[in-house]
Amino acid sequence: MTDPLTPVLTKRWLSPNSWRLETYEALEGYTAIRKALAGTPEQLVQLVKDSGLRGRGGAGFPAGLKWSFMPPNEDKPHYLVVNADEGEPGTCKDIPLMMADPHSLIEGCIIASYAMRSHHCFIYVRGEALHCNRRLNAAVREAYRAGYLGKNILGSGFDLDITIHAGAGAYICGEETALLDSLEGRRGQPRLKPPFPAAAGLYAAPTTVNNVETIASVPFIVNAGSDWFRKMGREKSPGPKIFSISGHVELPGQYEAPLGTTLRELLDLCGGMKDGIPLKFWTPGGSSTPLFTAEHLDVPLDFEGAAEAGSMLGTTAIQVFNETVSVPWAVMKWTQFYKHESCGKCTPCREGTYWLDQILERMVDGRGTEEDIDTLLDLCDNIFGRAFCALADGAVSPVVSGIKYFRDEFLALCRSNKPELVGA
Ligand code: L3W
Repeated sequence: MTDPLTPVLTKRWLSPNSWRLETYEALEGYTAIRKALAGTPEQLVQLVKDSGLRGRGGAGFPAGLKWSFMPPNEDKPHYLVVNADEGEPGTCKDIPLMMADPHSLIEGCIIASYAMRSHHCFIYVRGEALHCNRRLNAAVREAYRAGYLGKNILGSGFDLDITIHAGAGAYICGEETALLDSLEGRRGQPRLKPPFPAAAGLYAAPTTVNNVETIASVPFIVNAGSDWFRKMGREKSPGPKIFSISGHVELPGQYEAPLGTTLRELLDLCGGMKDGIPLKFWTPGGSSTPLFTAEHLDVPLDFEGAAEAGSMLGTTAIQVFNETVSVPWAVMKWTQFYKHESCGKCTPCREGTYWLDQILERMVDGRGTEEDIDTLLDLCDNIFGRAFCALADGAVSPVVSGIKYFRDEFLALCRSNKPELVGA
């Protein structure tokens, strides 16, 4: 449940003109960079390590450890790249954060860049989010005018430029190496890892790619300390988190709560199930994470809790579906998304998502057979872990978990020979 320490990341969101520099400064904004620039980069990396902050983009990789992979010398330029290409279905936390409080991200970028000896930071924003792009550009201009960006920031001797770059609407560019290819002006397709970006990233130089929410958490940690951050959440997953809650709830939106909060508690915050119709299934972290059901209402939503219950925390995009929704239909819609967004670089993903979609469309159209269910699982088995990046693993998650929990519904659909009319 929300803790007296939260809200943190969202605490300025309801202030009038929360996105303006003057509001940010009046509410403790740009106080953390003064502290950060007075210390050493090594101290900052240690602070972030001590806080236990984990990546908020889906994988939960420890942020301080990732920063520590950047080489200590500056033989080549170092880059910080912020992944603001929020595109995971149901995920709606980074764009609201950048709209409501863009300066918290910019201040985080300055601190993180200083810690990693980077003098150029790129924020790669989802292309469709034009409004967000404009707001970030305006905030960056305000920060330059106030001396928080550019040469010799606040007399510290540290220089930093920030470039906002708009993507062109491809989900794959949320994958960090595809994002780097796209930023370099190429078609966005994932690169083989290793080398990880810290060794060879943007322009083959040392690069750290972090999610928006991860970087925006940093000024709060610098100001209040790692022990304060660890008072929220759970031992291995500390801190606050923005949960995007959509679907059949009374008040969909962004809800900040400590990691480890359960869906039952989050439902209390968002007014419960819409019209009181019972919950059937939900995603804990976007459609790339295996589905949960009403049995999972008390699973602690942190990296370990979600994994122990058979899913992933992912982006904490909670999509809630009530009893009126057909699981095969929802799974087909997600599969169509992955098929459309597959970059085509590797065969398991390019061909596999196409096959999955063909079978699911046939089923939903009332032309499926019982054998199709096992064919779907066999296909998923041949896709999972065999593709170039995580997109394909994500694509099979709703199919496998949908059949695991709702096999009878798939069977009934195949036996009835009637089309599923949801959304028709
Ligand atoms: C150096 C090593 N660095 C790992 C770094 C790596 C990356 C981070 C996490 O996928 C998940 C995916 C989606 N030396 C390293 C190392 N790193 N080992 O750590 O890496 P990884 O490979 O675990 O994950 P990933 O490829 O970043 C992210 C899931 O998130 N997801 C999707 C989210 C979509 C968005 C969006 O729309 N923008 O965030 C949702 O669940 O399926 O499993 O930086 O370099 N030895």
